[in-house]
Amino acid sequence: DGGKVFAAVDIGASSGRVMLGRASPSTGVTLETIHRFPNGVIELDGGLRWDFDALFAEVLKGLAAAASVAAGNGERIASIGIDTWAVDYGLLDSEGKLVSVPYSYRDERSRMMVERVHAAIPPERLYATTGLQFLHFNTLYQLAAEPELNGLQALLIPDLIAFLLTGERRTEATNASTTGLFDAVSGKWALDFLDALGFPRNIFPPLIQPGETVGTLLPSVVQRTGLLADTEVVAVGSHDTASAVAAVPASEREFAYISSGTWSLVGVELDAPVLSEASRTANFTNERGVDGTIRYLRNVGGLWLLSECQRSWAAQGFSQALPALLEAAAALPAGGPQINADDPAFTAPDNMPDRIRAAVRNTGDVLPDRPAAVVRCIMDSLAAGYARTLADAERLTGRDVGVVHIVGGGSQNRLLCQLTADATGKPVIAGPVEATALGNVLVQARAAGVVTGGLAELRELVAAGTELVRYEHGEILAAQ
Ligand code: ADP
Ligand code: LRH
Repeated sequence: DGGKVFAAVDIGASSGRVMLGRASPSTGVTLETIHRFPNGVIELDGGLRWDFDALFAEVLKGLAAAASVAAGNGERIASIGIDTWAVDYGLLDSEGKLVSVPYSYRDERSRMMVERVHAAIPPERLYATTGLQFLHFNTLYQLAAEPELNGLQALLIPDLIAFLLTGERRTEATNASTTGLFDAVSGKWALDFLDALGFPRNIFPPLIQPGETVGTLLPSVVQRTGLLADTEVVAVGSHDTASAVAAVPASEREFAYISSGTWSLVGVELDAPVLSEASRTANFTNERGVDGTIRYLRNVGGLWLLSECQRSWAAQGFSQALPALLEAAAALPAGGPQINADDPAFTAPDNMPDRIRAAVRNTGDVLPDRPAAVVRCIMDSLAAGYARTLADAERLTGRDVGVVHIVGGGSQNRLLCQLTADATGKPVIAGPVEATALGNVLVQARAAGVVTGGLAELRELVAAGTELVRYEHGEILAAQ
């Protein structure tokens, strides 16, 4: 029926997966999970880093399993797409060797560089060109902390994986837009910023757009995975949030989205960036989406707050399954204490329940010790943060948002979805959970000619293939 099979590698800051995506003009797009693996920061050589060798081994393992499942069905994998979290990179020497284990954005070293970078380029100028929200871990601050850049190249994490699979060095454009060194209007590198910061002009490999081919697999990869030698790696929205937004099942123009995982990315889709001083002050970002769209959004605190609490409680011998924990939180009355979920004080790992309780204390309120109370506080705070951010997005873009789509792992969190409907006063449509992998597959499927059209058509395919859940303002949440 003209259908094809694609592999999607999707690695978030908390977990990764390799999926097979099947797409055809008649049946739309479906996903099969092949391999899942945990992800998280490790402490190494005095810094917080990613266990990149282990991650890449999981990618190969997943691709090998995908090759074997496909072969068992008499299918051949047409291409592979890779997306991960943004801003982080690995430094390669001229021989293509990693010079160090990639740092995590949760490491503190970039914080110290902010002043130095802003002395070379004032934040107003940075924003007027890049339109990027200020986060102290944006790539430019991290690069400023590197002892040496001469003779090296920085490959953003998905580009680094693509390089190890193909031997080709590229920088995919949606993720390039999170570096702080990418011109939001021209869609090219901001060379004057590279110069002003003393970074080599070729610190990043050349840009590539979603849908373009990176290359075919290296013989060593073919051998280790059993994939066919002519399998291509195709650039997708390699920033996970770009792939997620591409798969938001919206049918109307005036929609907002919340990509809900480790972070909550809250915003709207625009045709052109908003680079005003008001936008900068509100710290909205203009990150690049698939098809040259602008993801006009803010990073709001995310389920990191929850997963870190769960990790602390488990270490103290209290482990409760997430659904039960959320149910207990849902049973508590509204109007409890709140925190500012965006506070950078929550960026680092460890002791999250204590840090949340301290933040509540600072507001003059008291948060009981019980996990359910802490979870309820997180959910109330996230929902309030979403509502504030959406109101800001409407004000700054002149849009009147009619519906809020929640995608990603957090779309399964019924309490959070209902609280978001209540706090925003707008209907919330939840799903799909695996929007990111779907966006990844859809861009590959379009590049292979299996599906056609713009984002609206791709989104129709997602909507047709997903069971969506709708939440209205003021509904009582039924038992989970
Ligand atoms: P990331 O891509 O940033 O790693 P995901 O989109 O995979 O994150 O979302 C992971 C989050 O989804 C978890 O931290 C958890 O809070 C939430 N989640 C996962 N499963 C469930 C579930 N069954 N019910 C509610 N929330 C869930
Ligand atoms: C979400 C995400 C987000 C970035 C952050 C570093 O996974 O990519 O869009 O801001 O990680």
